[in-house]
Amino acid sequence: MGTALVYHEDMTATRLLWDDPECEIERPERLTAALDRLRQRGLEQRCLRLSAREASKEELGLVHSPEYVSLVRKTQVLGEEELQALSGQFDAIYFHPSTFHCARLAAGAGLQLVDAVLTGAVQNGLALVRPPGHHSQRAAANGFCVFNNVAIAAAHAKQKHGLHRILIVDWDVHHGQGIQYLFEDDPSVLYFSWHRYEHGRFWPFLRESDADAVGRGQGLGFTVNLPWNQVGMGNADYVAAFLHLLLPLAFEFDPELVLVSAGFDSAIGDPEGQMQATPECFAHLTHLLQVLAGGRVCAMLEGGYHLESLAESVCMTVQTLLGDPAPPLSGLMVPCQSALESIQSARAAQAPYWKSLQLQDVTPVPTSPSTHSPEGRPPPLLPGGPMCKAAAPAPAPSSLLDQLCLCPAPSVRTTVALTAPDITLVLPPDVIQQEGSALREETEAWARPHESLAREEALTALGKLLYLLDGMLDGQVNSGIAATPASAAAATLDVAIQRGLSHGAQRLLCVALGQLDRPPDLAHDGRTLWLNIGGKEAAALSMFHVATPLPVMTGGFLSCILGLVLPLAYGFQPDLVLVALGPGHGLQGPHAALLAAMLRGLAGGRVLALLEEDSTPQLAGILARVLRGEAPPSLGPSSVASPEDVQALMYLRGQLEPQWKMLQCRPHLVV
Ligand code: X5A
Ligand code: ZN
Repeated sequence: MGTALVYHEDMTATRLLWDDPECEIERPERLTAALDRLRQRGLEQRCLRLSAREASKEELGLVHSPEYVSLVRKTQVLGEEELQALSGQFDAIYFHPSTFHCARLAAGAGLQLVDAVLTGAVQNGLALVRPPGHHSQRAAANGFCVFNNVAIAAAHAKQKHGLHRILIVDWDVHHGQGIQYLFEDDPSVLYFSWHRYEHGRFWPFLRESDADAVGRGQGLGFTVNLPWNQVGMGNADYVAAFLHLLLPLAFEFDPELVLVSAGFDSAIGDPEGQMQATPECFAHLTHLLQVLAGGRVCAMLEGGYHLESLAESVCMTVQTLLGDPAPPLSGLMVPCQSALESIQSARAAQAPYWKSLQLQDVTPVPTSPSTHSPEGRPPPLLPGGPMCKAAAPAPAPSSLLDQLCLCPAPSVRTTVALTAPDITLVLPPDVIQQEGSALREETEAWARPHESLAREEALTALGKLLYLLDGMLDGQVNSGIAATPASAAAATLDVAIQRGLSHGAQRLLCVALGQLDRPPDLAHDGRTLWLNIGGKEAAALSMFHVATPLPVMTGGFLSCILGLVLPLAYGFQPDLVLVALGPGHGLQGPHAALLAAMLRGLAGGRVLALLEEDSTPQLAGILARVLRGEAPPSLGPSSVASPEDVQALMYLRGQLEPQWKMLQCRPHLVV
């Protein structure tokens, strides 16, 4: 449906006119560096370009006092000395004669973006703006921010579009205290911010940036602060914060619109943030937000002061908004102890207000100190923990993963190898319906060990599946859907796994729904992570062989995905994902779509879905659309997880946390 990019060159005009080491980092090149890189990558050209307009006095008045707006208006005619004197009345602020114009364009850009998304002209978008907005308050400029662009956009979405639930995700490295103050008693705006805090020793040094500031009055629980008490937070810490804190609340909140205070000073290299997250991480954060609100995501630039890191991170964000698969994350996926402490304290502070956090044990787990390296980072994950039957060597770095990092996404995003005659009716035009099939002799050879694949129809389906899988492994196709005959579902899946492993996949994640057992002769070498959802009981037979019952309620399904499937998947870092809807999977279209959409964040989007032959064309259609990058439909208000679902999850977490650190949402107590 398209991605908007809202910009106006005039926003490069405002700049610092005197010496001020604190403010000099907020400079015009921030915008030009980001835009130039978007052009170089061909991303700008794929967006709907919108020229920013100025916000009106009334629109600014949605969050600012008339006196403050006229004060800023008057800066247009001040001389340099007067500008400097006025700037000194605020914290970390400079005014320039063009500030009023730029700041009105920045706020107007956000309004245009929200209008474009909420009228259905586009699915999502980014406003590239300066000055930034999230520190600005009703009657005060602060932290380089003059008008609160995101807050104005939220107020406008409520007032002009009648929205009732807006999620604001502030991934800038500073606390957007301005947004917090403006909505702290408003339950229609859920504000999430993570920020460098260092126990209050980092700017803006506010007590109310801590995790126990949760909103007031009607808005209790609608302010979510995640203070980072150490620098150096990286990809694993950010993804863990999303999976274990933001997303459970966001699904429960069920927003109609997601606004992102998209500051990139939380990325590696930034002098303000001192964090470690790589630009690819922002592709993942964006991707994880796109499963909310039917994909209506409006991102607006806030901070970001390392030009290279900023430009790359902006590209990652736009590329993901455009629907391209996220590049795999680099580095060990192990959140640090300090991050877990922060996540845990935010979960504890929010638990009274959110059902999705209740029922779950929120106290720290005691363990022996030996699991910790001196600096608090756990040792690297190695296959072969106490539950692993055969000790296994660590898998070699994947050549497929390397390829995925270097190559652009294949031109064919999604291919469907299904024979149902009415399938074409439900497929978007750019999803290819595959005609080809693997060679007959080859197909027969792969089928030979399996009795259930002897029948003609089973062989035909297998031939098409093998052909599709080769296309994916060769990089011609990104994702696909293939059929499994009901009687041969397990055998077909087994062949797909073997074929994937022997044709270049180093780490294969298999998510099997319904009654599908792990193929008996699958090697325990750590190259396959088998996860069955639909087992009789929760069981971790090894760290690579996990089964859990199919959750019965939407709430249980969500906590299974966020609390189990995705942490395992992000920890495993597969280069191929198979998701099989087997006999008795019982998934509704929207649930299956959500699972497939979220798994697309792994393996560079290289996901092969296996459906039973007699699945409805509607199910195939919805899966084809999410695999090509469309947003899954929103699930609506979620029911709570059943006590059985919560117990299964808690049990598996307890078993698997020592090996799969991404499952942790609380620090270990060193006893
Ligand atoms: C938008 C933003 C930071 C202000 C830092 C002042 N502001 N030391 O990143
Ligand atoms: Zn910032």
